Amino acid sequence: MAANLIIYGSPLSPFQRKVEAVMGVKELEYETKAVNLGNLPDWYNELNPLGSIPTLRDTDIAGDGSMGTIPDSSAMCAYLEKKYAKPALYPSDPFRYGRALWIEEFADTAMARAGGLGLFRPIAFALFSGKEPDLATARKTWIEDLPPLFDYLEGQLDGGEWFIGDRLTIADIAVACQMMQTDMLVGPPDAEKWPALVNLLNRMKAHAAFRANLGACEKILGKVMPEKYDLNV
Ligand SMILES: N[C@@H](CCC(=O)N[C@@H](CS)C(=O)NCC(=O)O)C(=O)O
Repeated sequence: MAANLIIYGSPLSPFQRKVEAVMGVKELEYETKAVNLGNLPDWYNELNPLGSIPTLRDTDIAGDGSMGTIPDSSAMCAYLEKKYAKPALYPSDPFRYGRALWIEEFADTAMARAGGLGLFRPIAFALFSGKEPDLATARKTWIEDLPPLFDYLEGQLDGGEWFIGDRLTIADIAVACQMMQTDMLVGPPDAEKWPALVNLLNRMKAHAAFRANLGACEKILGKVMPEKYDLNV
């Protein structure tokens, strides 16, 4: 039977990764359909007026057109939690719930800007279009822009395993997705400076819920990038 959940986008999007991971934890069947950001088809603009990826379709609601679709990864994950409640990825305590949403937002904005626009794009997008990667921009991001964000997150983990309480939540998934975006190209941050954060990244990389997405990314990047870049030198 075909999966009722379809994600339009690319596995290389950290936002798609977040949605895939939520589906993975909840053990949901889903399909992915590629959408080229550089040349968005008209039908896609109808589904997502922001012109961003990913967008979710639930064919239980509608199989075509914009009905049955939800743009924005945070909206998608919240929808999946409501429809498929277990295992829960959002805390039930109101304050913890608010904190989890805040950490997700921090990952989706500050980390995505730095890691995505400042590092992933200058390297990967250049490679995809057959150009030399802009390592100067990527190195500046790695050395100057990302460390304060890592410091903040390390402080939030406070030596623990999870951002909120004692179990996996959307906060851990969102942060890990953004960290994977840079890890795929330049490896992890310094584990001596950010031990809890790197520990979280490693545990999430080994988690079955990320396997499909990370495997797809590895395949795509392997074609243009024989090995990771060392930005620490
Ligand atoms: N808040 C959105 C952000 C999505 C987003 O920014 N996606 C990137 C790709 S990873 C994008 O589509 N950017 C538009 C562009 O580059 O033109 C979400 O969570 O889905």
